[in-house]
Amino acid sequence: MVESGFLSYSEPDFLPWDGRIVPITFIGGYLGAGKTTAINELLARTTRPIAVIVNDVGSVNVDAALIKSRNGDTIELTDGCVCCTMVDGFGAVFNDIRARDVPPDQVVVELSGIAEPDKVRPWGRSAGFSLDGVIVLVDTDQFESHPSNVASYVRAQIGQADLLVMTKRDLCQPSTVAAVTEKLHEIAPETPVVSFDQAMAMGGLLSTGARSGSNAVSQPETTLFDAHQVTGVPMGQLADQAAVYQVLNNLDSNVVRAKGIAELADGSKVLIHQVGRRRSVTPLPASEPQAQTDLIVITID
Ligand SMILES: Nc1nc2c(ncn2[C@@H]2O[C@H](COP(=O)(O)OP(=O)(O)O)[C@@H](O)[C@H]2O)c(=O)[nH]1
Ligand SMILES: [Mg+2]
Ligand SMILES: [Zn+2]
Repeated sequence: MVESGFLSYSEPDFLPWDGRIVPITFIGGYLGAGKTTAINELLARTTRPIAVIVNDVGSVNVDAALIKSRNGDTIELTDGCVCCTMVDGFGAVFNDIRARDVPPDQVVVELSGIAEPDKVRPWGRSAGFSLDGVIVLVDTDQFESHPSNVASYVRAQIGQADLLVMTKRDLCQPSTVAAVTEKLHEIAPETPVVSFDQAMAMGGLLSTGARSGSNAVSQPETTLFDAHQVTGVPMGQLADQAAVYQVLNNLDSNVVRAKGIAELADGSKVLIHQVGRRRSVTPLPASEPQAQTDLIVITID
């Protein structure tokens, strides 16, 4: 049974797939921690049919457009967070997967950057599924510069992980890596910490599954969602990369994350990522046609 807090969703009476159980892995971590990157790495290394559920608080699911699935499929849940504002939508996805004749080998859920892992943990006991684990990615590069309100959310996510993965070590001095590692051990003394120079290296880890610890479910009173505003900023057609940076320069200083796909005057497309103060604008290969999106901007009060 999935417990309270799940209002109109009800569990089916019978197990699907003659009792076969599908492991489900949740990938959490703050905005920009490297979740999509890590999931793509997993998908690139396997031909197993993996269903990926991508939850994005913005109205345009930039992440789902970026997930490159080969044999599985990608299910988008946009415009809300599955741990708080989109519980029913999440339940509907579980029902849809259960209705399939053939189950996927594994389900991987990219949580929204502001989701609280313990709030989605009960779904790991939904009929036909078992909880593989909750992996929380920690942005080593941004960890020490989060504003204090963001830092408290990040600490909550870290405290609720079965396994912690430090990403973006390649951007950091060894002293920073050491300091962040120590902090993680302080916040979550029992939780294993894995770190890779590149989040890309974690694909192998996901396929072996995290070891899920306790099944304790807590229902924190505040939700991470509350303090974050998501807006879509139309970008129109931009002259060149400099114009893209100009758009980013004009954003408010309380932006914690921005992402989107812009079209330039020459018809090429660029992928925009801003994580904290760090920005990247990278050309998208012409071989991967993707529509332009608004710039999804997430700010915190
Ligand atoms: N240098 C570096 N960049 C990374 C790493 N992991 C992710 N990124 C970059 O960080 C940005 C956000 O990554 P993304 O996977 O979209 O984060 P998400 O919001 O957690 O899904 C992108 O520009 C990625 O290319 C890493 O290990 N090293
Ligand atoms: Mg993502
Ligand atoms: Zn939520």
